[in-house]
Amino acid sequence: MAKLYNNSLRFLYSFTKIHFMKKILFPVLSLSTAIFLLGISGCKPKNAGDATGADAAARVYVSPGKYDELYNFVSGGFSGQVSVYGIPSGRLLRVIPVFSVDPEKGWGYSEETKPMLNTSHGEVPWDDQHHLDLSQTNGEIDGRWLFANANNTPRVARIDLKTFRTAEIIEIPNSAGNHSSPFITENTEYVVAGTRFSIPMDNENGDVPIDSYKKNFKGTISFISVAPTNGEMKLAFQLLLPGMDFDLSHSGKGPSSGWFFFSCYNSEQAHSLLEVNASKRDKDFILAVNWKKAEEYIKQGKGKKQVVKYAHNRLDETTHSATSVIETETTVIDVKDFPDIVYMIPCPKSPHGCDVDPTGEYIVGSGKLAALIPVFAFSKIQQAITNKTFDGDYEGIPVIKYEAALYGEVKKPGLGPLHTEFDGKGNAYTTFFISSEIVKWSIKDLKVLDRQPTYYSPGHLCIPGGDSKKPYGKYLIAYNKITKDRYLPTGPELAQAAQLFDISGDKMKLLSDYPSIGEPHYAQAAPAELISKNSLKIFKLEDNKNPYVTMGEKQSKVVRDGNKIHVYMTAIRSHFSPDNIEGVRLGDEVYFHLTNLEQDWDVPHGFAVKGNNNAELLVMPGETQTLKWVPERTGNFPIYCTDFCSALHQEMQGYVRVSAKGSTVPISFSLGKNSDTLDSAIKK
Ligand code: K7E
Ligand code: CUA
Repeated sequence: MAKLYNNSLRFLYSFTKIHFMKKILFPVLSLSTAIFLLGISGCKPKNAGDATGADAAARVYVSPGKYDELYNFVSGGFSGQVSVYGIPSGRLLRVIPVFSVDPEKGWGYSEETKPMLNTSHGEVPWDDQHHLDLSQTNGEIDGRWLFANANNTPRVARIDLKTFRTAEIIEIPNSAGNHSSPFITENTEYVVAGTRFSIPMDNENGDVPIDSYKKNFKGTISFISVAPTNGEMKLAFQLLLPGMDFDLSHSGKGPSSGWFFFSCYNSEQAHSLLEVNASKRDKDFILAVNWKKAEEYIKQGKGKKQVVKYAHNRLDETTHSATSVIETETTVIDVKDFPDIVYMIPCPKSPHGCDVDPTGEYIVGSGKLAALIPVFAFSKIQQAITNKTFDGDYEGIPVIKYEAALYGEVKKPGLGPLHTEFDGKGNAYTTFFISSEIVKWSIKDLKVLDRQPTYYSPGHLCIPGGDSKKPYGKYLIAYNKITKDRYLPTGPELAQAAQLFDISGDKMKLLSDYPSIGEPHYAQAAPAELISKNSLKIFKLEDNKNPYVTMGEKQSKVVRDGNKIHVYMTAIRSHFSPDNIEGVRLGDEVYFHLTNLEQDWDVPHGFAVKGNNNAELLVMPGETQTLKWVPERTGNFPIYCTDFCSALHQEMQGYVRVSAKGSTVPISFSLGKNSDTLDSAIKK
């Protein structure tokens, strides 16, 4: 115990984060509270992290050929992608390219997928992806779509779980730092997106002094509608709010259905050294939004149209091609004019996570610098609104009295609460960044029931279905920000660690930890069956509507159109048709439109041509993908398949001849025409 205590203290002090604690936390908290909290964080339970038992090993072992119990979709943070793990094994099943180019899948490199990364700022090949939300019906995960946010250049993506592909990306105008996003309503009516950074609105002159923040900088919350049939997104309306930072959110459910809750910080409206200047007030806010009411006002035509610019990108399922359209209009409601849409609830110390329990009655705010967790009751919030139990207003928005909205506080839970998930059995689990632990507490009586250390400094956590009405509640995964000594050293950077806990008993039990890709923030998980039953195995060739499809080898051809050369090419084990091409000249742009004729699960073909400085292709069965090549020298350039597809994969190759500008070599193409092989030479 003493050793453990010392270790954890030494560990705490060894972090740079301790500076944060010393500089920020101590002045903010009273010294005695801080010392007490340090005490708690040092006093971890016995056997902390002892997952070495055969029992733990057996629980995460998925024997060869067997499937995992759950899919775990994990945000990639600065990788811009989403990764998919099997639970309980922790095996990486897939990386889904979303907001960043991905050479493994040709995402953003093939002509068909390039438009997906288009924005009003042009092509953005790398973004920062923090939060995920699975679509829900009646508050339960329905296994259809996964929504993802791009933080930097504000966008929301919809991933189709039939194909595990990003099907749609919509940019968000009047926003910067799309952090409190993408959170969905109970029936996936809307995906919301709250701006982290307040900014001058897009239709105004943004060239204003930074210190005019209070006057010119505004925040917005966007409601993107989702078509129930095909998931198609549309920017329905935006709420205009006072300038501050909107951080995280979750929708209401059950009794609170029709409401949305957002944590906000920087109510001080600082624009420099926020570390200090946005931590001055004792309390920031949780913003309660009556979106049903806002929707009514929009239906009554009370929104104002604004001219803006944002990209809307769709990947068509039948052409396997993306289009990008620049949209030009948004509808805005200024909450100043409609004060019954939004209310502020004071929330202590720089709130971050904002989580709603499965019953929809309790809203948990997590103040990053708080020494307690406030739990608000939806029924009390409603009562306070009816009785106008307000404590003045914040820039015209009624501020509900803290005590009037409060159900109660979890006392002394730990240090630096960030995020909370629920097990559906009346318990909540909160991550504590500073004291590096997960704390289980009872919603009913707000008592701490268990605490387990994490290695180290967890951000988000995920309980499968943990933000729905029906959590799966058997596992909990913590996503840790700092890995330190957990893995073999790999230079200055270590992969961030995920840690799997069994939460089926009274006490949490650490089962395993495993590395992850990028920086995981929020994650979602669902029972395997819910997703796998819809999983597509091939694209049907007969349904391929790509304008450059080649339905069979007989149709393959090479066509010159000015300086553009279109190669209608097919791939099947183990050759391309055609595989000999001549007549390309310098100054030409060559488009290889490769159709994979296979109709078997898991038989992609790759395509590469020497010297191409764009990329390669990876083409799924029944699909057509296009690679653009602009040769910059004459010669003969090999092409080959990059995916080991058969025993004779290595034979899947050919040549393209490139001649000088003005050459008279005619376009020709062939397959299997061998004039002078050694074989014939031997026979001679
Ligand atoms: Cu806490 Cu961007 Cu959700 Cu990460 S945020 S931890
Ligand atoms: Cu086709 Cu290798």
